[in-house]
Amino acid sequence: MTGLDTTGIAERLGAAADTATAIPQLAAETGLDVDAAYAVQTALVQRRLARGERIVGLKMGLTSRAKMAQVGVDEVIWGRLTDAMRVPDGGTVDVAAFIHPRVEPEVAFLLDRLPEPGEPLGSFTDAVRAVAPAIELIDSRYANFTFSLPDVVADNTSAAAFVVGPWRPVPDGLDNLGVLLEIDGRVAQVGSTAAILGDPRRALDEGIRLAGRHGVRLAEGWVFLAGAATAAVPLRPGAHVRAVVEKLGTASLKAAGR
Ligand code: OOG
Ligand code: MG
Repeated sequence: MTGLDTTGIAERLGAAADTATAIPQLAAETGLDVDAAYAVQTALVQRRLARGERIVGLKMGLTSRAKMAQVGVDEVIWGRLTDAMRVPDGGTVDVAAFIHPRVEPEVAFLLDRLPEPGEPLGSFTDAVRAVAPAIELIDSRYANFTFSLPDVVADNTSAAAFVVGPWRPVPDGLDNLGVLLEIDGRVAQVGSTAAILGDPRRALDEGIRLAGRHGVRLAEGWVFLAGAATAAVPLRPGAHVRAVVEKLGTASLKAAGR
């Protein structure tokens, strides 16, 4: 592909996020394929690093059927998390800072030391220090929350903000835990961690493999979001959101506003 303006495309996506203004999809118009889209994602994240943000983790996207069906894209994808996206557990977000925010219940891993490239991953409990329930706030920069695979990859997989609940030691099984997303005390979504690639531990293998293809190595101390277990729900001003994961506990956030 010749003359693809990676930085220019990243600039359009970055400005859309900064001003909370949706933009039209751009992959078809620019001829962006998935590899080029990851290069745009890198430039988009670079733009954040240039203003002082730090990478604090990796997030997986579309690791469940419910999510794939909701957005009409059926490939597992990954994106980067920065410190500026992190909201304390129980904290407040300003809906007006986003375009059309949605929330989804996730499982987070706190990464331990990972093997060198080429070395086998070994046991999950060697690679993961702790587990927590989490909420991801996604906000596609594209109008109507509609995108193709390269579009969403370029847009850092809609990453906008995230909340991690209290860390706890890795329990024996993670593959069939009940998951609830509550809005204002009412159950909005019900699922199971089994929805996440059959077992959220598998999301870590996929993350290491897929990010590794683009030269990204996961690091000790990073947060890893395994992907939503259910479809995402629009975040309205004034809403109280809780993600509850059986055996893991609760993560919560509030949306400021009228
Ligand atoms: C893409 C991001 C998907 C997940 O957990 O599946 C994602 C989107 O739905 O906008 O974060
Ligand atoms: Mg997610």
